[in-house]
Amino acid sequence: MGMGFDKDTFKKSVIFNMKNVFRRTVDEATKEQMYQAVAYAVKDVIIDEWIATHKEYEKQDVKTLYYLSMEFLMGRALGNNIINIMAQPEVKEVLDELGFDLNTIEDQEPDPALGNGGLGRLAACFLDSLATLGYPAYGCGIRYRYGMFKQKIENGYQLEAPDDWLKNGYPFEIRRAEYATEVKFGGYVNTVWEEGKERFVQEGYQSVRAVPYDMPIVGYGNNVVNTLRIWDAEAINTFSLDSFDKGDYQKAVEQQNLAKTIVEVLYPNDNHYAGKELRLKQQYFFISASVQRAVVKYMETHGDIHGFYEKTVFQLNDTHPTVAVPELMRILLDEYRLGWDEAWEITTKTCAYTNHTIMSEALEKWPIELFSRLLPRIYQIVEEINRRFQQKIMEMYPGNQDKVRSMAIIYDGQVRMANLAIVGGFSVNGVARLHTEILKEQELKDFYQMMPDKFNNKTNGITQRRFLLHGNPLLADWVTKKIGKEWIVNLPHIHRLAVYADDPKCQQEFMDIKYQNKVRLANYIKEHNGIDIDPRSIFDVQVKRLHEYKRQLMNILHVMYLYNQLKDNPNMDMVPRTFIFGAKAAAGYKRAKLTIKLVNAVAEVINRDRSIGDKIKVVFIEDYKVSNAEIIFAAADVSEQISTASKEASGTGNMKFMLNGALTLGTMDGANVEIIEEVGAEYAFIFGMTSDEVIRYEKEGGYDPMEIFNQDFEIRRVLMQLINGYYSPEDPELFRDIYNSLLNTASSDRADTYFILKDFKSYADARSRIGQAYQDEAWWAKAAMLNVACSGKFSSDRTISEYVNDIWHLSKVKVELEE
Ligand code: HBZ
Repeated sequence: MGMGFDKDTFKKSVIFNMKNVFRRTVDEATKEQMYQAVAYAVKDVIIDEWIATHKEYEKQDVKTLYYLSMEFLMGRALGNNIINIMAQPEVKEVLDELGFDLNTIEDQEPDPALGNGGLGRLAACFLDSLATLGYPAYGCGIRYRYGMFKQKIENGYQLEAPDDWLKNGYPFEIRRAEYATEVKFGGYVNTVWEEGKERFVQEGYQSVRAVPYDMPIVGYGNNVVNTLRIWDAEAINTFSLDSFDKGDYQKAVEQQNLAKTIVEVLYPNDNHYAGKELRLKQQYFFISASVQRAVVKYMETHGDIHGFYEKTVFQLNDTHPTVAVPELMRILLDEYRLGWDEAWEITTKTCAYTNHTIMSEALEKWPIELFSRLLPRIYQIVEEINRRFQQKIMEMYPGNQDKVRSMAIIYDGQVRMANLAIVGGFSVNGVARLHTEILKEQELKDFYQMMPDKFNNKTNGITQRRFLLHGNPLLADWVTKKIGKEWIVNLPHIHRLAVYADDPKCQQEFMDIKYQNKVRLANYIKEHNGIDIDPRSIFDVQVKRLHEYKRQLMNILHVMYLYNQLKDNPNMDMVPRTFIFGAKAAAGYKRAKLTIKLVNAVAEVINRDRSIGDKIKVVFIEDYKVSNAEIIFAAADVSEQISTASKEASGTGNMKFMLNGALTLGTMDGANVEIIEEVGAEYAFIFGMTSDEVIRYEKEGGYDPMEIFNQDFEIRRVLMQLINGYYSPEDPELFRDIYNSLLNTASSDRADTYFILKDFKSYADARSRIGQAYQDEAWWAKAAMLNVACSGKFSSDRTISEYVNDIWHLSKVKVELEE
């Protein structure tokens, strides 16, 4: 129990909040009201720690990290906060006494889903680890009115519904109007002379008021509470709407619209750049507000801006926050009147950049026209950064235009954000060893040669507090019973489980827990999808965003292939399998959406075929999100990590499965490589081309999927079923585009860009090895347990420690509570 927590006080607080917020007594309350009342009571406990933490930060004049990110995929806060203040048993008791069940109450909270997938969830795990390790940090982002859309499946198709997460108010946030600040867009730059020096002023602009909302980020059992600060936009009305002056009226309306639209919705694309003007507005909006605030805060306690970088570090989560570089320059040059060189030194010592993808379609490149129109002063500064950098390139590589072409920040009518992020900071990191190597040797080779010292790797991690302690209480309790609770804050400790891997009794206990978790998921699926699945079957799971490079298509094609084999030979000896999918497709990503339809069409046919004796079931879980992810990971036997090698920068789902005792079926891609290194290749199922092979084919060609099609009858049969109405009798042409993507060379790209047919046989072979292996129960239990035991490296606590040691150089802070 946390020092500040008292059960009776808490109970009173719940009752008080129920009365104060809803004018109700506890026995009149709905579950939703109870959730709110409990959340407010928990916030009451947190508040004192939050205040104490910030007092301590001020007292010690700490260096602070600002983790700048367009996305924070937090998931529900209530359960996690209760765990982190170490009050779970007491809160459970209080709720029991009041006639409510804690799980049911937790289920009332909407998932705050201010992120798409891996990148946003990584940011959330990092905040958890930073607080738990006691490092001073802010997450800075956007308070989207609507987060990631809610997915509905109708007739097998994905429908998107708005995620109105703020509908009933969000109990954990606090509006901090006192920190509101103005952000300016458009207009033009005027030069005025001041003390013999030029001063640049933006005029004729539109602006919005950025208002921060703070959410507490509670460290585990250490009284540390950091802050996630997300910015809302409000209208600034210097002009009144009833003005008689037409120009003023127009401007007032426009500013009102700008404020309303800017934070309206999260862009639902992952790993894809769309180039929308509103997106750049969102970027500059939250960055300008965050950077301004960081500078003001620094200056409140320091007389001189020159030491800014000693107390501040900005980590850019991908290129989306890269305008932080020119924005900090602008403030230093225009507001603090520093010279270019001093401003540049401070800026480049403050900023650091994390790369999350090598996929070219994800690279942010803004047309000069748009960029300079929206951010005229920022554009001037970027031009000057570019001019000086190109000069440097020419000094180092005289006459080498190739170097300019690859590294220039402004080129071919576009502003290249990755290049700006690399040049404007002191660190560039990839998110898994293989990914960083590919950056250094391929994508960013010229930068690496020019500035090798900037490059470093930080293999991703996940928080075991959410993904084991909260998500899988049965396994968490069992682990604690076996080896104590140290693993909660020191995951490598979990390796002590390894000694039990051969013990039949432990194997039994472990598999019993897995079974119960499979029952829990089966119940969830029954309730939400109306499908019956057998918890004794192998739960083979692929949950992640839908993207061609992740190859959900290869998975479902193989299900079709297996089903054909089973139809040919109904007595085939086969362990029953349940293939579970969960994935959101970006709303405009046609082929991804068609893949969802294909999965559902295949499910429809197979699930109602009595003749195969329930040996295969296919389930598409609607609305995959953090809260149901916790249930899914806990129940998985097989973790599908089947991206085309070189394409998945790291993956983090792979780690969550491992931590919960699923065996990886994967390519040698991203962090899979390191997972397999930790657990040993004999306890995973590896298949497919290596990244070197993929990259060689991409460069040199020589892969023709039609050859495979012609040679292999079974593959041909599966592909023909895409266009003969086997799974879509009402519209045999329905899946033609998918068929074409595998075989026909479209005008622009190769056929089968992601080497699905190339890797297919090897995938099928790995899957049949899984079937064999599962029949040896003792071996499987051992392998699953060893996966848990060897997951120590993949805690985000380790990742954060590496960032701190190599990049951020923060000091740990201890917070004592006054009683
Ligand atoms: O970041 C993911 C990578 O695909 C994954 O391999 C890695 O583990 C994870 C964390 O490092 N990338 C994303 O999730 N990217 C996005 O969500 C994204 C969102 C908007 C964009 C571009 C990318 O404009």
